Amino acid sequence: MRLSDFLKKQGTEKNLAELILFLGRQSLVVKKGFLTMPGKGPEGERTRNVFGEEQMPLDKYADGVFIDALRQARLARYIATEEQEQIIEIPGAKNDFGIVMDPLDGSSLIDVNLCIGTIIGICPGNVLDKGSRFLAALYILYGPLTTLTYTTGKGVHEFMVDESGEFVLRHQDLRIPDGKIYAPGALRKDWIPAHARWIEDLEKSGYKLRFSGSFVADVHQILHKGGVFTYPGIKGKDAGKLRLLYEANPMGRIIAEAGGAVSNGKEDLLNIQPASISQVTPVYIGGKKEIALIEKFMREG
Ligand code: AFP
Repeated sequence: MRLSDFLKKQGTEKNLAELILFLGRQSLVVKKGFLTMPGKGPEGERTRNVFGEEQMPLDKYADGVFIDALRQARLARYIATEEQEQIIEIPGAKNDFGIVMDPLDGSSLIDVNLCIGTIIGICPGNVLDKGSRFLAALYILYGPLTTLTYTTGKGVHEFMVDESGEFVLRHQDLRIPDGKIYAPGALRKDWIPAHARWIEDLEKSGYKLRFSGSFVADVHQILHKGGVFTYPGIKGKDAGKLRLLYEANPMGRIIAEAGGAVSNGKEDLLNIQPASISQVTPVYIGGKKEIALIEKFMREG
């Protein structure tokens, strides 16, 4: 079944369905850039985003593709992306939607041709909103297949691009299974004691390490195979690294909808009111039991 038919069958609100389909189509334009864009920009032309990270030519290209298309189509009022310093307001927008987006997550893997993706959350209006209030969350994974996984609060569903360039249903009503994968970001020497004890516990229970450097790809694997991803707060950087708006909340919303959970180690991330668009957070995302365990260890100190 095609994504457009599926959205209709699910009774998705018309403007929201149109926006999801539109974003899916733009991801195919982004994908075309993979053929021509270099991994790194030429020396002297390299730039950094607000988080101090080097922007790859494809980061900027993907950001431009989504923003330019949204400006033209006027399907949302606000856009905030990992590559922009300010919220963009679209004059004459047809809807009040606010979009939060990491246009290309895992971009340090572009030059070695590993899996990367686009992460998107759709808010009812203002982009400074809690993840629990998102109308929809989706990600596109550029892997051997190009897939689009989304939720509008009626289950989590995965589509893939077929030979004709259409998104067609691949998995309906995904539920995160029990599984023993753990994907731990940051350096072991910087872990705080509660986090270190939690990792030790997972390792003793036979969890197998898999960490690629692409949050979207690692969480996608956990959605299918179970387990947990973390990029924790660390010594000297207790706020963590991952972006609340652009990475943690949209992926968290999808995992929670699939029966999992997302936390900063102390509380559900989806209930946190963001203070700024560039807020970062410690992230624990995956199965409910792994998240409950880190929250227990954090409470014990
Ligand atoms: P970007 O490629 O969008 O900057 O994101 C990379 C990332 O935020 C996330 O996708 C990875 O899990 C994490 O950083 C990897 O960080 P390290 O390089 O510190 O392992």
